[in-house]
Amino acid sequence: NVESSIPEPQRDAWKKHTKKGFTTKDEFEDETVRHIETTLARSLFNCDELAAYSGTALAFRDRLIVEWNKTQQRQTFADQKRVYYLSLEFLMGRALDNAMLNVGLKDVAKDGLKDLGFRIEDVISQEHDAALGNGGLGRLAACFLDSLATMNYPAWGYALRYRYGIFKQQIIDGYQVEIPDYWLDFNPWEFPRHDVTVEIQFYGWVRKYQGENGKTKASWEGGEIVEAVAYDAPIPGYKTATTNNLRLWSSKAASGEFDFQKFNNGEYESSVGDQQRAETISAVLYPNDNLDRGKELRLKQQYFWCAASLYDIVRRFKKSEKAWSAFPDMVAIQLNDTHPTLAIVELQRILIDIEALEWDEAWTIVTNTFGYTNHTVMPEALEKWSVPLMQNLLPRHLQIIYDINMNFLQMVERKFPKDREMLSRVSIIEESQPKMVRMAYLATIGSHKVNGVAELHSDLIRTTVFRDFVSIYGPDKFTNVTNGITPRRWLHQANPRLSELIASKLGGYEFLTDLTLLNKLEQFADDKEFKKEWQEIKYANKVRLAQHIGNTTGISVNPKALFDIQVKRIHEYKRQQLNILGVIHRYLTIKAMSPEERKKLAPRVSIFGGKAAPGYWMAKTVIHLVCSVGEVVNHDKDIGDLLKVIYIEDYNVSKAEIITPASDISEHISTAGTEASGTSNMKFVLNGGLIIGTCDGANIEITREIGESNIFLFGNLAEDVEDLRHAHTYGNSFTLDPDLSRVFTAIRSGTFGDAARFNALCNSIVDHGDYYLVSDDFSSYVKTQELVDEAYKDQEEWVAKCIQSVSRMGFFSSDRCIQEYADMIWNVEPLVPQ
Ligand code: F58
Repeated sequence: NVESSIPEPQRDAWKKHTKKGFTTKDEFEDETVRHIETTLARSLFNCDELAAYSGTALAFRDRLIVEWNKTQQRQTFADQKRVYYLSLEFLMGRALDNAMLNVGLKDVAKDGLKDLGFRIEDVISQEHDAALGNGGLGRLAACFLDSLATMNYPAWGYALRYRYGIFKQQIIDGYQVEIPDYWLDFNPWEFPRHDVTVEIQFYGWVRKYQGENGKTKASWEGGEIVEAVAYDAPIPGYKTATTNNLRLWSSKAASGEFDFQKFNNGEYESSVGDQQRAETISAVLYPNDNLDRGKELRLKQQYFWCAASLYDIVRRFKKSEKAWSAFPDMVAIQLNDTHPTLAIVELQRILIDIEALEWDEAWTIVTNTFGYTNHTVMPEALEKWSVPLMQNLLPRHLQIIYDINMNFLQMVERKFPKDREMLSRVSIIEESQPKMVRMAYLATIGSHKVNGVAELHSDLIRTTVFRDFVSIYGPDKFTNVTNGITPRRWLHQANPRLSELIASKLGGYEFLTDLTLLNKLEQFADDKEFKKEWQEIKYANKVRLAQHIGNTTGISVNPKALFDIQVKRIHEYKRQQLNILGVIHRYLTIKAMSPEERKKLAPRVSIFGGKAAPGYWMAKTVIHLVCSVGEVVNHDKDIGDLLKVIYIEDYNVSKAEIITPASDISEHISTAGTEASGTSNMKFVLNGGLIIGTCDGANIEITREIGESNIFLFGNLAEDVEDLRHAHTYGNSFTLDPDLSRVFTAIRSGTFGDAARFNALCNSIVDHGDYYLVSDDFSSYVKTQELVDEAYKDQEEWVAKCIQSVSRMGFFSSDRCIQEYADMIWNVEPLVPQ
């Protein structure tokens, strides 16, 4: 018992002075004013909203950290298995609002801030988003942390503390411009742990030597050392004391490395240069989504983070003094995509080179520890690292990878004798020029479970990328965990009035921790009074978004119009081009109508948002086309309110919290078989919007849950994609749908400005094989949009559909995902605070 090792008087003194954290309005004001006056050295006379935010955040941080400390102690003493979620991205967004709601003190803070002269919304909106992620993968990791803490699982997240998160997007003259996102100026949510450091080695060579009992051993020597410093951020669960940890590693020159000799000799620049080179590792988040570029610095980031995290995990395990064979009983490590795959190799290296275990014993421990989640089937996104690059940077790891591969191929050979083709297909090493390490294969071989993120996606990986591995390992190793979202942020926080309305009918907020309780709402789908309140809330949310659009773009949109929203990363496979081509079609159609006909139309606002990877030229062209169309349509007197086209700049988590609750219809229209799951589809439906979508990713399961009559599905199916592509490439020249043809004619005649700027975009569809099948799905898309128009006219029916859909969304809580991971993959139990 650790407690009894401390003398009683000390313990008593300590206990007496341990702060419990504020609970009343008075105590909150006390703490906030104290922080503003002393921590920030401000006063009543120069406290602006930013200072009020800072003071409030510090007050809440103090509260969280008390619980954080207790949680860590509890988890240490409990001596049970922990989950470690390794993700290069955590797209957390803002923390203050979430902290207030999760500890249940938002009303207290609201009243307190009012006393002090501030509106809580203004204070909350001062916070800079923590934008350490690109898109869905990073946001999923953030939702998982919320669920893990809420469900009391002992869990840590590990990532990098990027100095620059995802860039800020500005739209200048209709083009995307990237601005660095320096987010660390003032970040009250992180705790630097200057005492928690790990030395990380790169480059160097491998020395072989004779170990005890004559065995050849290997040791990685030389090279350079960079230091990893831990920064911790508390992750509060909702209505529970459990406060987990997100540990972010920051790189700096190892203390011995700053070359004072050089410095003394006046070589300031090169001595500082080493310092900067070390710090570069955690400097910036790579801004590509669904593309692998194979840059050395990216591999350095991956190893730096994996090695630091594993050192930490192993250090924690070793304190327990258990046998190594117990490691997988105490540790579950989940790999969020292949980015942390080197952790598999690193653990094997630690066990055989440093802890002197036998290869097989070590490998059993490793494979029982890891699980791997795949997020894509698209070949250009599957990670591969060049063998020469890895040889140079991580020479010992490359050897271990070769050994893993050799053992694996021997096993395959025993199972499938004489199938040489199979061996070359499944080898971790691709025999190309240069040779490449296939990370998805390494991750699969080194894990005990591999999962996809929606049913269709999991089926696809079983039959495509991992087909051979299914016959090698059997089907049980491959499973599905359909993604989910946290209802705390994506309903309660983003849409407080809807949450409140639901709670009033369900008799409380239990649905926020058991989302299946929403099914009790179904009985109100025909309740007149309830529907009216529901509509009022939707309208208010649309007014809020219209205000944001007005303030940021100067364009006024009518909140009574149908809001049609597509916000996500810009990518050809997500098909924002299909959407904008449809908008142009609508515009041309309206232009050709008589004033009488126009009167019958339902006005629409087409809203786009999302970032394009800086090097992704086609995606940037799509943004430019949307903006150019907006420029014409929004100023066309014939059109008025009938159609507006808006580009919302710098889409991020905090903007999503304003946008999502304001949608009538949202678009999830990827080429079938390309979007692994999608998660914004879930957010929009949960917020009482309907969706138009393809039979792709989680759309399919959403349809199964909410019913076919509540979703607008269109387009070709995944099973037909291959044939259609083949027909584009090898078939006879195809005739374009006349409506689509008219759209291209308008673009090419300069209706939306200099046509040359859109040539490549048009050609990719018309002449270059139309890989994403825009032309194949266009007419079905347009027809389905007409059905949307029709359906929207019957508001009674529309609202009933929305209510029914929300009531059936219980399945898509990230709590359900975490439960499935915990039961099927991690085998961990919650630790409920007493
Ligand atoms: C996304 N992947 C999938 N990757 O595209 C989406 O369908 C899914 O819902 C989501 O994961 C969660 O499972 C994704 O966001 C990335 O952004 C990677 C960033 C790092 C480079 C490779 C792509």
